[in-house]
Formats: sequence, C-alpha cells, structure tokens
Amino acid sequence: MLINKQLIGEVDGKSVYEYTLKNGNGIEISCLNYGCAITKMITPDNKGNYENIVLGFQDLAAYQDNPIYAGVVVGRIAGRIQDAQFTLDGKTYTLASNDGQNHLHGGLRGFHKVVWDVKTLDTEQEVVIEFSYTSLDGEEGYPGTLATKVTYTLNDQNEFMIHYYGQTDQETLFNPTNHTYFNLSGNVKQDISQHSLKINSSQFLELTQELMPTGKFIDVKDTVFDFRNGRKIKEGIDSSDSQNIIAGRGYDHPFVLDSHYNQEIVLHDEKSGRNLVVESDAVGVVLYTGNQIPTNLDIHGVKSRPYLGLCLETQGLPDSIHHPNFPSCILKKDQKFSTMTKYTFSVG
Ligand code: G6D
Repeated sequence: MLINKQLIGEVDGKSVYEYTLKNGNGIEISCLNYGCAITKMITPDNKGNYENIVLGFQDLAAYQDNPIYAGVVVGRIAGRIQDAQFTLDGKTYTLASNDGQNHLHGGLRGFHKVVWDVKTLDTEQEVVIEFSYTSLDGEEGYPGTLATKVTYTLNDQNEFMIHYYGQTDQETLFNPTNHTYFNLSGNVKQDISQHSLKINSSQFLELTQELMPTGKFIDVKDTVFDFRNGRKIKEGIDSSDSQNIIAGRGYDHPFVLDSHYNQEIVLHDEKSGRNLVVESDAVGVVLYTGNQIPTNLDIHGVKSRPYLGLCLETQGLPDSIHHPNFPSCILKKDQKFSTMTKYTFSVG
C-alpha cells in the first residue's frame, strides 16, 4: 500500500498537501488536508481503463472557492438550518445566513474551509489518513469546543472507509458528511443522467421551496423517489413531480435508509460497467444530482454543468434541531460521536 504527498500551497499560514492513497489493484484516492477534500478517485472500467470518477479541481485556489462543495467534509452541520439559528438549553445561537436567510453546510468557514492536521498510517493491509481539527467554542456561531477526527482508509478489497469522530466540552450540534460528486463514466465523459441508482429507502423528506424539510416523511411508493429496485437518474430530472421541480429538476432530497451495511446504496454506470456500493450506519442519505452546478467551473479541464456528478451524502436528517420527529443531531458534553461510511468499487 502506498501514500504519496505533494505540497500544493498554503492557507491561513499552514501548508496544504495533496495525499494520494494507492492499493494493490491500482485504485487511487487523492485528497487535501484543506477541507479533507477528495480530489480524485481513480478506478478501472470494464475495459481496464483507469479513470477519475469524482468531480474536482486542478488547483488549491479552486478549492478555496468551491461553491459546489466538491469533495469536502461538511460540518459542523451538513445541510440547512432554518433561519440560521437554533436554541439549546434555552439559549439561542445565530449562525451565518449563507443560503438566503438559512444556514448551509457549516457556514462561511465551515469544516470545508479549514486546514486539518494529518497523521498517516501505511500497512500491508491498508493505508489510512487521519485528519483532525478542533472547532473552538463559538466558531461559526456554534457552542462548545468540538474535537473532530475524520479518517480515510483504503484497502486491497477496493473498500474506502470514512470514519467521523467528535467529542465536545459543551452540548452542541454535529452532523458531518462528505460532499463528493460521483460520475462513474470516467473523466466526466458523460453526465450522470444515465446512471442507475438503487437506494434501500421507503421514505424521503418533503422539501419547501427553500429546500428546507417540512418535517413530513413521504412514502416513495409509486413515485420516481422509489429507488428500491433501481432507477435511472434521468427519470427524476425529467419528472413533473413537484418535489423534483422544487429541487431544480432532479433530486436534492434526504432519504431514510431502511438498512445499514447491507448494500443499501448501489450506483451503476452501464457503459463503463463501474459499480459503487455505499454502506453506512447513518440515519439517511441526501441524494443531490448536481441540479445547481454552475457552468463556470473547470472540472479537471472539463467545463462544469448541471448533472455532471451526483452526491450521496450519508448523514443525519437535515435541520433536525427544528424537527422533534427527526433523530437528533445534538451532541452532548463528553458524548463520543462515531459513524462510518464504506464505499466499495467494482466493475461488472
Ligand atoms: C445546493 O441545494 C443544494 C445543496 O444540497 C448542495 O449541497 C449545494 O448546492 C452544493 O445548495
């Protein structure tokens, strides 16, 4: 197993490196200690062509901009928080209103915008990068000093695991995710509209025009949100369902996972033959089909456009602090937060 690192610049006076993990089957995963951003995932297609299957940029400046959150760890809270405020123990906290009047993806300087400390571990069985960051009390408006750790592990079974850990000295909110856009065609040869997706989920969350959960769980049955037997993404893009229209033609919705670590999410591209299995102990997954990707970004030399990639953001349910009927994302003092998502690459 291999780990290489290359200095690519500096942010806030700290060196930023691109790390590349490589396993014995030629699969490579590259990432930055800035935002834990995954920059490349190189995997083979059914003809043995090793190509990149994620959206990313060619330089650090682009990741400092990164309006689409490509590849990054999002936190303290993934998704939106209504009116950019919440109340804990009778005290109201005000966050950045960086998405209309709402809060999105941890704020202006969330986890995606900071330089993380790094340790690496290279063994016969696996390579591990351990990112750590301490978010101080009051950072981005959140209470409590939150010590976080994110590890990326690649092994020779073509499994890539992301572990998220957190511990706080004062009650706070914590609901991290990774915002990588996948495109299994390889080197963004095509968009993701023809990708097939299976999600073992019988319910998704209804959204408002502002893409905030209404609190209502909708049964997927007889809708284009039913991925239990597999479905092409294009069906949701072309759908006249009001929820697909609200999302900007496609999906931007949280799904409740009906099973865990049981091949509950499977993405497939017929032409390349690539499969991606995503398994997690997270309550849910946000399927975002890149509906709002602008056309002014350089994606490894390809002009960006909607539907160039899709995200499978495993996480707790968004805005749960305002929905008592959702599982909570409150992290209590000294409680140990731990969740893991596994990605398995194959062809066939
Ligand atoms: C848009 O609504 C979507 C979000 O779900 C996504 O995470 C973001 O773009 C990058 O705001």
